[in-house]
Amino acid sequence: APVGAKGLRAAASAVEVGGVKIAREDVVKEDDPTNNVPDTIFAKIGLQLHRRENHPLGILKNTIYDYFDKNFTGQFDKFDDLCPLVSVKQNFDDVLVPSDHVSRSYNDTYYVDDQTVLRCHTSAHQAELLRDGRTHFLVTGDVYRRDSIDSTHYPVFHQMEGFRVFSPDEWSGSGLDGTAYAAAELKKTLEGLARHLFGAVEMRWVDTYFPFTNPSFELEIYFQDDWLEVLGCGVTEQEILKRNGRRDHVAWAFGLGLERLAMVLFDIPDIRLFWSNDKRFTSQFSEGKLGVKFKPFSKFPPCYKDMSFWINGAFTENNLCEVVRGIAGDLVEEVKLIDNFTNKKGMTSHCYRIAYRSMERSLTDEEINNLQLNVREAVKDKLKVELR
Ligand code: FA5
Ligand code: MG
Repeated sequence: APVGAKGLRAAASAVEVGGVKIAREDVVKEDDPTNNVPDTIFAKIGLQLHRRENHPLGILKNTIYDYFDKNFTGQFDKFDDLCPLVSVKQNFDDVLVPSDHVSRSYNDTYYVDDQTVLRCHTSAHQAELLRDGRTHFLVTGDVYRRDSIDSTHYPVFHQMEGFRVFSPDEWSGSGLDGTAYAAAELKKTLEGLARHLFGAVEMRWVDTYFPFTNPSFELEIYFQDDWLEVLGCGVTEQEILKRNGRRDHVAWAFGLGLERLAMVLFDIPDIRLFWSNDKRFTSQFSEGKLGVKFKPFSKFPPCYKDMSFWINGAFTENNLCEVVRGIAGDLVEEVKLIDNFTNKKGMTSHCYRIAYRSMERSLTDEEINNLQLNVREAVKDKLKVELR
């Protein structure tokens, strides 16, 4: 793909996903206040890394499919080509996300207009698949979130949703109630999956909250000297089953982050690498070979630049990260708040440290200085903050 002066891929004017044609002007509307999708995000729609057989995400998806095929003899229906443009209803209401939940905000989610979003999770497809009569399904897809910038977060990533419905006769003889039965089945299934993927690995369950499950859990895996959250899951809220034709049933659901798992399995140190077209990256992976350790081509040095400014009431870190990515694209590795104080007049200053590093080559001082100058200009113009 052509790479412009700013390191960004030139966006095509239209793409097709699952038979749906998506035109740039229908997704990126700079002058529409109900739209917050930048070109850098549009450029990722339709790439579908999870459908590339020789890509770490495609290899991982197929290995998870193998596990379910082997243990559930073809009962799970698989979807990996559902359109990422969904309604606010599908993404939030259908999975009981409260109307005042932060994930609905323009700061966290990409809105195409006030009724349409780029899905922020594959859970957006649960309700429609249930209504279609499905009881066992896996949905893999690209998901989109405004977020901070570091080596394990990227505004476009991939999830796989798993969903399984049980009818009363399945748990009635177990001595457990439906919820306890589904929770036990869920943990058994996911621990089995973790063993299928990793063999022996250190993992732990953490209690958490999701609007659509109760109880809810996260699974964490020990990676690079820390616990990394790789999936969320739980027992589906009765209300969702009731509304979609499965009253008196129970279900479990999970949503796993494919990049997070693949980083551990293939030793991929930075989430940006998944998007690399560099042969030195892409040639290291092949179909069916899970867990071949990635050999870095060489580690290029990072370069750090600090910038300080007086924030205003509308300032958010996600907005800052979007502006920085808009200029520096994948050359930005991390944006980190390193200092924060309020003066006597009540003005608050933030100092951010930006780490620039290419995964593919050394950056020149001149290039980085130019990037930083452009970043400063853009931050001042777009965020209306006062640079110090
Ligand atoms: C969800 O998205 C829930 N829909 C998951 C779920 C499904 C729970 C069904 C219960 C039932 P969460 O926001 O925690 O949950 O994201 C799930 C996983 O996606 C995380 O565990 C993590 O592995 C991955 N993830 C989240 N944010 C990012 C990001 N910015 N970059 C890469 N991976 C991410
Ligand atoms: Mg989470």
